[in-house]
Amino acid sequence: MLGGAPAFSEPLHVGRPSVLRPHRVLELIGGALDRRVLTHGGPLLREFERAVAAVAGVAHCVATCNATVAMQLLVRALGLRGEVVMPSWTFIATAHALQWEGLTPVFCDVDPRTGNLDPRSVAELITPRTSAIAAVHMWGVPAPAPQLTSLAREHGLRLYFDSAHAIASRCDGRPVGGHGAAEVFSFHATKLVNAFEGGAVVTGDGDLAERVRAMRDYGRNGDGTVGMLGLNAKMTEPSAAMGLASLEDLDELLALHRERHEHYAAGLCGVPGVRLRDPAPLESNRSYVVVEVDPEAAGLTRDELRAVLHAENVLARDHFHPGCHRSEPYRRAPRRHTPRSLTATEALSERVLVLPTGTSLRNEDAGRVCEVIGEAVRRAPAVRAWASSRTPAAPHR
Ligand code: T4K
Repeated sequence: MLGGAPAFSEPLHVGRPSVLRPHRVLELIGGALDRRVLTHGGPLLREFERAVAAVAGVAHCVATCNATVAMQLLVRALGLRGEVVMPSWTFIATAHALQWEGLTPVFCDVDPRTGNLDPRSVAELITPRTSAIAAVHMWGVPAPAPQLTSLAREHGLRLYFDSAHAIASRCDGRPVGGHGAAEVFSFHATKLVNAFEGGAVVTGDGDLAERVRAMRDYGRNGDGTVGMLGLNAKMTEPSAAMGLASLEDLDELLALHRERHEHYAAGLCGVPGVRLRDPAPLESNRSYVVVEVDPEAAGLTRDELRAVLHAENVLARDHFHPGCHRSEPYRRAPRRHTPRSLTATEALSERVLVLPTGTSLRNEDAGRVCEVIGEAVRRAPAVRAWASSRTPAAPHR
């Protein structure tokens, strides 16, 4: 930042895929090639679905090509209409899945401590047009399922969870996966469990699972007759192979993420104004390392700190700035989508930074990232002068 070589010679990414045993993935894919069964519900897909259902502690899993489409299938299968209350503080896919299906996402504020839906704010947004609540377990931190379940019941609403970040997290004493009408996992390459691209609807409701299963396959029933409107949302055998290999390593991956998290916690301890967010240490899968920057105490804004980290080859991200409500197309219709101010969401969106973790770095690298952060804070006036003198270029927001 202030001259010299970057702290890391190669970029450290947020979301570098974890592939502990490539040979195992290739072995499984080799089996699919030998069988000449490449997609359409082959043995790897069925095994993957059984394994995901077991981790989630539910009876049914329907795996799909990604989580966005899984949410689209789910909201159709639930027969939702009108408005769905959801957090603005999430990846845009949570909102787009609804909007694409002709529903209206209504954005709600979050609890600043957890980053998850605040049930009191949800209650204020329920109208006669509301048909459901869509909660997110943000960064693997469990959403308040018991309160949201009571609220949904009280108002006759459906409740589902975008659990894209949260496989193997725990919520209300049970694994994530068994709450609400259904939960949706993402197995995108950047996720804790990856299937190259992939998603899944998990549920205890057999009828709902059957509808999603048919919708995933052009609306066809098991006997090949077309029973309803459907898409092609199937997961392929190579994806299921990757997902299975990834699930076989789940315990190791969880331990590794926990270890990295602890190294970050130790390294950031005592750095003024930069706090590691960890609101549910026992329940979260800790697959994300998220820090919150207090500009007063740190002497730097989040964006200034991110610029330093990028200069040092640490490609920290400001997920999910600026919040769905300030992204297209929703920002164009604030009255429709954002009836109340979202103070906590907007504050978080200016203050949080997601740091690289997982297999993309070693424990000592996490320590080095913390040293860079500590040094930036110690030299805040010089950093500010440097940051204001450069052309802002943020390829990885
Ligand atoms: N709900 C929530 C709360 C979500 O966060 C997401 C997705 C969804 C729903 C929807 O799930 P899917 O439909 O995707 O299953 C990524 C992912 O595409 C997306 O899955 C994820 N959340 C979102 C938070 O991030 P990008 O475009 O920001 O990621 P990208 O491609 O820049 O990758 C991040 C970094 O990872 C890169 O800097 C390099 C590294 N990388 C990435 C890939 C794909 C690799 O090293 N190798 C790779 O193959 O969206």
